[in-house]
Amino acid sequence: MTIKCNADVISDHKIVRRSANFQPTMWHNDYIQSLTTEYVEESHSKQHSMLQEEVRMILRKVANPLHQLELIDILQRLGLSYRFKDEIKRILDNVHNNCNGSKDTMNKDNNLYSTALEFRLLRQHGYHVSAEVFNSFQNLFNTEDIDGMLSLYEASYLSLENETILDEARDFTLKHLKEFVSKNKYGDNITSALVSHALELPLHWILQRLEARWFIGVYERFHSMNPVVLELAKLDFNIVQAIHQEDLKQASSWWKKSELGEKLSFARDRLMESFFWSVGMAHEPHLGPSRRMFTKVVALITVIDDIYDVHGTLEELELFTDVIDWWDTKENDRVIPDYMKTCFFVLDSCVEEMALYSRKEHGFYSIRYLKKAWADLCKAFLVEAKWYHSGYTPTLQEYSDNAWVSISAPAILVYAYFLVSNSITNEALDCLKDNPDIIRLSAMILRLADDLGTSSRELETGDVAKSIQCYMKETNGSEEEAREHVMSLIQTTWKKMNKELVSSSPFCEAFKQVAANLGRMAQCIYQHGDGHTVPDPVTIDNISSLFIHPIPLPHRKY
Ligand code: 0FV
Ligand code: MN
Ligand code: MN
Ligand code: MN
Ligand code: MN
Repeated sequence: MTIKCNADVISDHKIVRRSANFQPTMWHNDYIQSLTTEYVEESHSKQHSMLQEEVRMILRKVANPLHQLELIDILQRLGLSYRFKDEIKRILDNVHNNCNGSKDTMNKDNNLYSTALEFRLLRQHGYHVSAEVFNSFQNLFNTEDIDGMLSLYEASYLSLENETILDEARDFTLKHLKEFVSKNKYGDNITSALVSHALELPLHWILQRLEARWFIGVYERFHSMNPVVLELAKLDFNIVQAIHQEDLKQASSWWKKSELGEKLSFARDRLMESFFWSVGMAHEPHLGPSRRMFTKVVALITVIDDIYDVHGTLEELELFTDVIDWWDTKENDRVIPDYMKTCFFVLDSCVEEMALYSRKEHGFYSIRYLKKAWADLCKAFLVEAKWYHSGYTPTLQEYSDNAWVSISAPAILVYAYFLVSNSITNEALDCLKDNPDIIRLSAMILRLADDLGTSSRELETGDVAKSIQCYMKETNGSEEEAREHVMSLIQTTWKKMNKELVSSSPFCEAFKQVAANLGRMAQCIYQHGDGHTVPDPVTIDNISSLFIHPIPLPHRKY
């Protein structure tokens, strides 16, 4: 590598650096290591197995098709469905066969609620169902039927492009559900709680663990509540939380040892928030290695992003980008400043660790793919740094063509591929090289949601124009219009994502779910601002309830 640069020229004393004044972390390693939970104990797992078998029996016994679907929906919302994958598949196979055959075994009475529930569950599980099932309702929607409205509203988020009936259904139900909530503002009934919750975020966009935490509290008040199902849900939540706590401790020890928090004090120290991202992407108990690795990757990206956006000079950034492109662990000693060396050293071991993991798990040494992903990311970071330093505002298109890479989803999802795939195939690897649609769409949702949540902070510190500013400049419009536009782009991107989720591809279901979850996680953490950077009360509350406080359960002798 022949980079000509005198290291003295970029020594610190001649450079005026910017600062973003990021707040220190509120979750220190000492505190994280002090967390404990009784739900690691064997007595709890024994009780869990017993309850699980009881619920399996319940699931097998339900015969009425509508009740079957309702039970599946409840199990999903309680966060339990992954325990009953086979039973659920058997039921849905049946429902799907019947609805193909005689059209409406269940919907004889033309019931909107059950039609929409069936449509949503089938499409969510990848069955081919047509939105034409809603044709017979058009012009007949009964706005007094709140259960039907709510069910249709949730179903509308699974729409594909060109399913106009579902676009209309969403606008229509949104309007009427909002009216319903404003009329029932002071009532304390379950239906208003469910409707308000749905209006905040539809089920298709929500993080499973947060939904479980919330829904357990509501299900408790259902008339039809089954105490066995409820107890299993609480116990399962706490047992999985104990597993997450252990992953968190391991990741936090790594972060502490890396010393990035102390040595790169200009950057965001966001280990806990990074762990939150990892759980949003992969919450199931057996995905511990994914969670620990995602946490490292997100925490590192956060730091490197700050190097490019805030701390580094353009000259340093060009050098760093070259070092990453060549992955030159020896030569870099001469050319980049110490803070960059520290970072590169940690990055290098994180890449090596992942490559060794994929060799152990799949007999495939993935290092080329990983290094390429980091190089692509840094090149995209550099494009933005150059735009910023030259005061250039790109068009929205030009911005987007780079920004889906600079938001780091392609890098994260390359890791995800080697972490969650059952097996590595040449077909998928070929596809991975060109960043398939599932990755691009996930990246776009992440980018747009990030821009909505973070660009106020970014404007304050000084940063490249983000989608909102690009669109404002292009249209001469207001910020409000730009935000509306970005939100509508998210909706359209989700429709394309929905198509990818039901189409066959070389990627396994687990990988597709991580890609979709990444979009969901973004919509969650940026819903009330920049939860990744500036701790807001909702994010703090979410983190506490997911990782710190178990759900209270009555003490009993097992
Ligand atoms: C977002 O920060 C952020 F923290 C990033 C890109 C790293 C972590 C990973 C995920 C988002 C999964 P910021 O808003 O500063 O990023 P941009 O790209 O807008 O500078
Ligand atoms: Mn909320
Ligand atoms: Mn940034
Ligand atoms: Mn950036
Ligand atoms: Mn941002």
